[in-house]
Amino acid sequence: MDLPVIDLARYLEISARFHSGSPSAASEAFEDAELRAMCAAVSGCLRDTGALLVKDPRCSVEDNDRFLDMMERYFAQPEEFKRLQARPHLHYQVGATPEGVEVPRSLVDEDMQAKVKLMPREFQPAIPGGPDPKWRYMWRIGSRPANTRFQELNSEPVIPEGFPEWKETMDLWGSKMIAAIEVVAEMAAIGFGLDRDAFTSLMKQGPHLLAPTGSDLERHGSLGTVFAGYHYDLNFLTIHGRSRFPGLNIWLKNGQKMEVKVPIGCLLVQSGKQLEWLTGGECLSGMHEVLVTKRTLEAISAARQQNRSLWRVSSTLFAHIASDATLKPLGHFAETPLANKYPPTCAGDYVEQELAVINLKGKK
Ligand SMILES: O=C(O)CCC(=O)C(=O)O
Ligand SMILES: [Fe+2]
Repeated sequence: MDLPVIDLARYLEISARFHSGSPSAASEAFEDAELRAMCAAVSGCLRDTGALLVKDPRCSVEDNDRFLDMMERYFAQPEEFKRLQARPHLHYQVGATPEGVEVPRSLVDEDMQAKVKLMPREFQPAIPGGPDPKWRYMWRIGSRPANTRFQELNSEPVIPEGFPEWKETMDLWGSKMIAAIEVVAEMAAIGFGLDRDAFTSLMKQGPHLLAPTGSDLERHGSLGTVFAGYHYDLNFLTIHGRSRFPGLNIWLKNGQKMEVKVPIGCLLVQSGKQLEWLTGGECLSGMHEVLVTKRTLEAISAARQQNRSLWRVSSTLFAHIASDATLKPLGHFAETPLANKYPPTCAGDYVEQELAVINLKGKK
């Protein structure tokens, strides 16, 4: 089974009509049957698979390549250089996270381990033996609130020396990915029977992070090596552009494991824990892992032959709900039997708890 690809172009066209058209055209725009069906496909796919492939005409392969080229060059720098960009006291929420720091949730969460044991063997994730051997870089995208209880999640950016193109490249790719996520969030809200801006209004000034991972396939390139152990993402929605090396497995709501193939020019969206909260568990956060698979090995030998970088860079962006906003089941999701599993919680407090579990923040 392959994931369907949703082309966002049609939705963009209709919402442009909404913003510039006459009042009557505007009110009709979002009643369009084709648009409603597309939105239902978005929410249905997120609910059933925890993932979604989209195409956004604004996110070009060239922009993505420029970003990947720069990040490959960065991750190939010596470790001492990259450590200059690490900010452990800021919970690594800006700058570099060295390999061996981030702990996959499945390593420390006993409930998750118990659930994994109950899975049929062929669907069980690889069991990580320790922290992830991947580097990461965190770059904030978009503005932050002037007044917030969560200053440390909203701190100053870090720019490595010798990369004059850094800010522009990161901001361009990051803002395009956020724009794509906002469309997905609107479509999902319509599909779930909520107000169109139910999610996007909560995303305003959220601590969104462009957060590419970097894994050294020269050192960690053997079959089965786990870069990112089995986990869910703690944010609202995650979007990934292209990686030049495959290796992502996702788990569908029915428990099946699936290797994801992202066609060139497409973006992969995954549902995070904050979306699960806002839908009262209707849309569970998508479990996933990244490891060296047979297809990764094929990509490694092709890269070797063509003398290309052996750093596996992901084009990952974590879109968040604003830190000071409240996570709670929205609209009709507040009436469902599972809603009381998702009590009203401040998004920033929730993020801090999760970061402590995965070793990015000292425990309180
Ligand atoms: O490296 C990747 O492709 C994605 C890793 C991941 O799942 C994450 O960063 O949360
Ligand atoms: Fe993830």
